[in-house]
Amino acid sequence: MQLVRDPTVKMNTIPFPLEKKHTPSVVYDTKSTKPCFSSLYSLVHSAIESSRKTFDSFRVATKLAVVRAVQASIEQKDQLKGVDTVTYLPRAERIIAVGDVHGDLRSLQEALRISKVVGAGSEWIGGRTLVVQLGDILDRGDEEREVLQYLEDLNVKASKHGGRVVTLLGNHEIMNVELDFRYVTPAGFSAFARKTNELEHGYNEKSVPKTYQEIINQLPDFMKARALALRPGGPTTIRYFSKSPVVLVVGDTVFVHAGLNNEHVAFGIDQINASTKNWLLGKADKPDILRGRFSPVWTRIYSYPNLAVDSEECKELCSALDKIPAKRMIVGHTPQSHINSACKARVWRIDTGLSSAYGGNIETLEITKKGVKVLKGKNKRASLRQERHPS
Ligand SMILES: [Mn+2]
Repeated sequence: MQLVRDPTVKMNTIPFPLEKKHTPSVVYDTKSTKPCFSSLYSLVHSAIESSRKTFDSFRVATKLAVVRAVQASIEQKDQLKGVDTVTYLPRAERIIAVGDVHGDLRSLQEALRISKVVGAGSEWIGGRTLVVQLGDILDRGDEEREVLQYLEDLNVKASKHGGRVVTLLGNHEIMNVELDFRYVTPAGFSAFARKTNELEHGYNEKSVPKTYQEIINQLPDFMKARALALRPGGPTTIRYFSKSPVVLVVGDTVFVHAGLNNEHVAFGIDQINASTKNWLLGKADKPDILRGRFSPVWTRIYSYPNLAVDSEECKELCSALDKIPAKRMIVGHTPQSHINSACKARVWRIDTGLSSAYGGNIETLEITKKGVKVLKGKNKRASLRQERHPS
């Protein structure tokens, strides 16, 4: 049933038969000649009257609660209107999870080749495989735009075979939409030259809202084109990021760039994705849930080395997973020398710093009904560089 809410009707003004007057069917006559009977009648009558009142108020309260619940669900639907971000997918035959890419197309392609989802000519050979890239495509490397376009094209190829490519949002995507360009390479700025923006995205400077125009005008010239493309509601943000979730649940596995705690789960996975999308589209402020070092795109609590099974972190993880409910969480964000698990394999840390910015090993994670398997490339890369910047 389609519920249509009349915006002029406020919750408190919905008419209820609250004051409906009750007329007793028998009028008690105080001058009755049968005082004993009369007083008994009075007692019974008042008892009936009082229970009727109790019933009436119960009925009204129930009605009110139902109406309020319907109202809340309509309001929530209003908020979520137009949100096509994927949050839940049914269990997939085969999932390949790929960690942080940081503008390195070749390493990404190698990761996909060792996972047998793309062939030598970048053709899709993955059949019905679902590829989940865990975010942080932007920053540190020069080929950000190439990676974004490659993954978009790959998804089109995959969909012809029943496969799919989903990219998540990492803290570096969030930072760039906030116009925090601390980790952008010089080529990363020139790749967004005004002409490229116009050619690739039909972007029109006149359509930029005044508030952003003012902020962008204050930036150095070499940053402006990137800022116009990546601001909330900017063409690159809309095209590549606005459909990306922060959290993706596939069957019994949760994918998130950094990690989900109980507070995030209580806030609601749908709500995290929806509020983030509204911000990316330029329709709302950045949601508070994305702020701070324990946010789903920033936390490192599940990525500490040697996490003990009875540690507070593992307890938090298991409790959050049980509430979703899900069996395991897959996270990137904090570089590891090899993909590894903790908390009795309920969290898998898959960011091996595979980009040239880190020079880590190229590894991916395969999830099938048989279980979880680490896939490794033939060439072992140089040992992971010391991390000096946020991942
Ligand atoms: Mn990160």
